Amino acid sequence: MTFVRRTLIAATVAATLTASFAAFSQDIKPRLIRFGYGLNEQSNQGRAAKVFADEVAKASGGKMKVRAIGAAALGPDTQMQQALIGGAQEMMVGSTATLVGITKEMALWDTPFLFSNAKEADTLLDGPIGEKIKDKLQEKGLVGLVYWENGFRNLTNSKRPVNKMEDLDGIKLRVMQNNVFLDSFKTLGANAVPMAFSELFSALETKTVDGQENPYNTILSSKFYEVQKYLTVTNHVYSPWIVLVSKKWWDGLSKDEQKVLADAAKVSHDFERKDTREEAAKAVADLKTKGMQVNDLSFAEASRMRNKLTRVYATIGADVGMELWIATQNELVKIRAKK
Ligand code: TK8
Repeated sequence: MTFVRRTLIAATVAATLTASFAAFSQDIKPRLIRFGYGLNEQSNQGRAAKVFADEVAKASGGKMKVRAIGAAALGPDTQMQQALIGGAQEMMVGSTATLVGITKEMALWDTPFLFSNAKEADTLLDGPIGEKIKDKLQEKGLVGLVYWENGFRNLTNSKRPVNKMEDLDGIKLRVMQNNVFLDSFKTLGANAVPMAFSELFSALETKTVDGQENPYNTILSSKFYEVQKYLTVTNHVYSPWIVLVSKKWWDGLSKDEQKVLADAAKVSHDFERKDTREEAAKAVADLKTKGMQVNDLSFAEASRMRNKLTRVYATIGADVGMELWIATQNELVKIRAKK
C-alpha cells in the first residue's frame, strides 16, 4: 500500500466516523434555540427571558435548550426580525413598534394615549384584536407567541423639565424606528431622531440626543438616570413587546415541540406582566433616589397634546384600516362602561 493510499483510507474512515457521530449526537443534543433581546440581563426583559428558558428546559426534559442572549448582542430589534424571517435565528422578544415596517397593523399599539391603564392594554392585547394582529405576522415569516409588557412610556431629557408641550421645542429626542413615533414627536415640537435602542445610552451620554422615552423599568435597568436629569411622567403610550419565532424554523418543529414553546411563552407572559408591574410601582422612588427630578404632565397638557395629534390619529386609522381602528375604539368604550 502506498503512503497516499493509506492516508486516503485513514481519511475516509475518519470522515465516516465523524459523520455517524454527528448523526448520533443530533439525537441526544438538545435543540438549541437562540432567543435574542435588547435590554440587559438584569431587566424585566432579561428576567422573563430566563423564566422562558427554564420553562422550556423543564417541559422538554432538557431536549430543547433556550440560550437567552441579551443586550442586543445578536443585533437590535430590526436586525433580529430579519434574522428570524430568514431562518438564521430562532427566537427573540422586542418592541411591536419596530415591526410596523413588516406588519402595518402593529401601528395600532403606537397610538398615543390609546390605553389609560394596564387593564385596557391587557384586554385588547390578549383579546381577539391582539390575536388578529399577531396572526398577521405569519404571512411575513414570523410567529408571534405572546405579548409582554414593555409598559407606559415616559419622557426623560437632560435639558429641562417638560411641563407643557412648548417645553419640547428643540429637544433632540430619540424615538424608535417607527413613523408614528417620529410623526407624533415632531408634531409636538420635538426634534425627533429615530435610532436603535442599542445605540441610545451612548447617544445620551455624548449628548448626540437630549432625551428619550421609555417605561420606568427601562430607565432604571438601562441606567438612563446616569445621563438624564429630568423625568416627566407622561404615560404617552403603552408599549408592548412581542415574543417572536422564526416561521421557517417553527414549521420544522414537531407539534409537541411547538406546544412546549407556546406553553412556556404563556408562563413567561404571566410572570413578566407581574414582575414588570411590581418593579414599575417602585421605580419612581428609585429614580428619585438616583438623582432624577420628576414631574407629572398635567391632564390639561396631555389633552392639548392629544388634540395636537389629531392628524397623526387619522393617519394611524388609515394605515391599520378603519375597521380595526373602529373595533378598537368600540372595545375600549365597552371596557370603560364596565367600570
Ligand atoms: C429593546 C427595545 C426597547 C424599546 C425601545 O430592544 O427601543 O425604546 O422600548 O424596549 O425594544
